[in-house]
Amino acid sequence: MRFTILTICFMSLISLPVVAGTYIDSFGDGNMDEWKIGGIGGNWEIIDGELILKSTNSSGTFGFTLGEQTWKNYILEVKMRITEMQHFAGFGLSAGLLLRYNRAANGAYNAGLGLNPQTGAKQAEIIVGRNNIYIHIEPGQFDWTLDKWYNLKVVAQDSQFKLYIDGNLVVDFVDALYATGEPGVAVTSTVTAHFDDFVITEDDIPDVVTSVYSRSKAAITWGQMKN
Ligand SMILES: [Ca+2]
Repeated sequence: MRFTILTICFMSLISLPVVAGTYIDSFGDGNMDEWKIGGIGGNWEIIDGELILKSTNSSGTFGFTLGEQTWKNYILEVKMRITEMQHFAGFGLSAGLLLRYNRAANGAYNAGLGLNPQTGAKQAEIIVGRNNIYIHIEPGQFDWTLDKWYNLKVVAQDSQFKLYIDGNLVVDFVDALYATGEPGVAVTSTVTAHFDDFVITEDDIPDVVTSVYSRSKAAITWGQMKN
């Protein structure tokens, strides 16, 4: 009988339309076991449930990603405060969310807060990067403050990317360089930032993701969120 029930459950699962899944990490467990570390030159630690990322390379991006290279459309949210960011003329400085990280191209979109490469003025931005060099920076007007928490949210839908800070749209950007890739969090070029309450809502997760995540406790989260 048990077999029959499981079979029915499985059949009903695969006949369902795609269900949006949500994954939440508030860094309360003190580890990054569900994540993949990436980039060059950096340190991380979790203190009091906050993930702290510190880039130690003046021309590098450092951070974590999760999920799959095939992920395309998703919504990311995180709380973030920058504790260190120093202007270097010509460098694209950023702290925030990572979108569509493409391993083969070694590139991604960085959506968050940074400094204008030329003037050093504070801004919101989406950076198109590859091999630790920025190709394009789409700026948005936002005068952020060191040590202050902000809520960052980015919506990636096909080739459109919308960045919201504390609920206000600050960058609306269209670009087709990276069609798919992993989401994450990252800092660049000697920047230090604290992160908390990372949330991803993903609307094109195939059923296989459930089995991928079954290796970790994240599977429990996925399963609970979907039910
Ligand atoms: Ca936390």
